Amino acid sequence: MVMPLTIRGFRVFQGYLDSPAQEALVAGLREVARQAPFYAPVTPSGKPMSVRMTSAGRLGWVTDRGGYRYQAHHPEGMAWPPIPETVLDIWRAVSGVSRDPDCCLVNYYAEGARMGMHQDKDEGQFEWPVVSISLGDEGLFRMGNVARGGKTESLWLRSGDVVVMGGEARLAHHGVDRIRFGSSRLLPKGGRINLTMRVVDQGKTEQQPSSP
Ligand SMILES: O=C(O)CCC(=O)C(=O)O
Ligand SMILES: [Mn+2]
Repeated sequence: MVMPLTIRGFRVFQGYLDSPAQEALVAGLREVARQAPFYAPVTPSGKPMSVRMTSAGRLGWVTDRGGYRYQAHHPEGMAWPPIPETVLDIWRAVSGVSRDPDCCLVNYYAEGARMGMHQDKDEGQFEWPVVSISLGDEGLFRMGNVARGGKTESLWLRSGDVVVMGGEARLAHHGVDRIRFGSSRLLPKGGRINLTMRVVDQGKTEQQPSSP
């Protein structure tokens, strides 16, 4: 097992997945996207995000005019497909916890896409780590603090890198400033995929209609 680099509590396993493992993940994600197509999310204020998104697992993370939340179905209505075993295997190997994640959010960064600094905080409990897997083009990952602002450190995440955000890094701000479009040949159309696995119990989930 690769020894992680620790930056501000973010544990970065560089080169965790070799090419065949990356290819296997992409094949699994193709099946996820076939069942739950990538869509263009908008923030609660109505601003389009530059990434395209889908999810796998019991719950998916979504954003629209109704807010940031987890819900059991894709915006087009279908249930989310299961998280591929190849993806769960990585969680089981690096998360250090004995339960599986509820959600695997899949972000696709085409040329020019980015993600602003934010915290992952819709999950309700923060004792579980978040595990992120990068595939395809390199992305400049910025790591900050639990409080907004202050000093940050950046690192280029490459295809096959895995990041564990736990402990002090669990609620730290982070984002992706830019990608180096065309830096990897893994994805036929280029771009970057990031998978983010999270445990969601009692998180900010869609209100179920109360029974009459
Ligand atoms: O793309 C990345 O590396 C990070 C994605 C992320 O932070 C998120 O989806 O919450
Ligand atoms: Mn995040």
